[in-house]
Amino acid sequence: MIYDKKIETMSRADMRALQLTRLKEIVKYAYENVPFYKKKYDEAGVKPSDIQTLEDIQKLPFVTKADLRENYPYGMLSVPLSKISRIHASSGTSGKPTVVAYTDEDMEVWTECVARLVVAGGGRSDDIVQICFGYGLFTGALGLHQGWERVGAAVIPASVGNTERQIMLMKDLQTTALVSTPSYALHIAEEMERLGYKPEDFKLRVGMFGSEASSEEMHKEIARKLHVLPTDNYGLSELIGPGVSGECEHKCGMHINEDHFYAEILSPEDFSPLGEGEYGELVLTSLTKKSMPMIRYRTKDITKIDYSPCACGRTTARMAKLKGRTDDMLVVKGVNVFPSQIEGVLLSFKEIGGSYEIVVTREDYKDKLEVRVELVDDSIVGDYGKLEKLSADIRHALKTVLQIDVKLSILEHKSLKRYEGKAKRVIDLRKY
Ligand code: DLL
Repeated sequence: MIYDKKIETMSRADMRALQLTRLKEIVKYAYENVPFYKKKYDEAGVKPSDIQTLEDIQKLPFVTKADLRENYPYGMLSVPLSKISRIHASSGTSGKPTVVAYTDEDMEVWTECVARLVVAGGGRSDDIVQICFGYGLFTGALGLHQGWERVGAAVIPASVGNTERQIMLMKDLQTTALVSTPSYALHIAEEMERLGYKPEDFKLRVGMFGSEASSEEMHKEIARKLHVLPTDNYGLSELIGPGVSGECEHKCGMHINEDHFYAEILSPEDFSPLGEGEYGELVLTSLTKKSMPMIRYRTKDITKIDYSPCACGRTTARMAKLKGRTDDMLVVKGVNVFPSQIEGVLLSFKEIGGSYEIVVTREDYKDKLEVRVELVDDSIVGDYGKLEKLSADIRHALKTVLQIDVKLSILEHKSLKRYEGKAKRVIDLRKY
């Protein structure tokens, strides 16, 4: 099923033409309505009329999270506050949050974008969907809620926390679709096991996950434990929230809602444009956002784009699962390490659960990488021989992928902290 056939199966030429028309409009609109853009473009010596092709976007300066912070809370708005119908915020790494706002029109676009991805991931009007994202300023819960509602599903705004209660609701209310972070989905699965349930005791069939990185192996684990078709979904508050891109049932990249978001992949070193299939930083432009246009927003997320048509019939470009962020990329002993690479290795071992921690320390000027993992259950805890062999195998697999030695700590089941929201996987204790 395709929610918006006209847009989602449009020819590449027509999509590019639509994007160019909208790009010209939004650049002019931002220049005329947001002093921030006028100042930035005047300083860079560019005018809206300089945008004649999609490639001309490269003439425009970037926007970063720091710009939003400096213009906190309403400095980036292009409309008076009376035209705003929703305000969200994403937690900043420090200090004030990043505030984002929506007009009625933006809310409509947001809802439609999420609805497309719901249908792409197998969601239907007869689904009963349990939204296990935190309701509040975070865009995840309400954003997905609106999209599922639009598709006609029955929405349970369960929010996060009290996992036993979540499981009770899931069973009693016959939930068919789960919406959460992938790590929380695995936590729910673990709790189900602990409580003595089997996947057959539930009616789950679809899992819409996102807001944090997850490997294909993690999705397989979720599929096996919960009996759902898991799809990955990407978005960020600055652009809209969830609804930027999401996987279809073929799971071969996240379809970008390209009529609303123009995606560029740039070299993290010199910001030159990279070709199709090359990994680099994703830079996004909101083509239609009326409240707070984001033109060339540096996401710091690393991915690549495939423009070939998908087996599902959609022609929209697909971005690969994120490889990480330019700022959570670890450099250990001079080697670039992405948490997603480590996760991929760990989850290929059936004895190891989905929770892990990556700890980086520095002793005598030497970096040390420790990976803490947990056993799926405690059946081999007393078996020294088996544990030794498992540890050697994992260390070898990590070394093959990362090219560096890793200290591995295998802990008993349930020793590591569980998260209801985004999981914190990396602890970098080095002092630079
Ligand atoms: O996390 C929006 C969202 C909610 C997307 C629910 C999907 C589902 P923020 O809180 O602003 O927005 O965080 C945005 O989270 O730049 C990525 O680094 C990361 N992120 C989001 N989705 C994914 C994903 C929401 N599927 C930041 N895989 C982004 C990996 C993701 N990282």
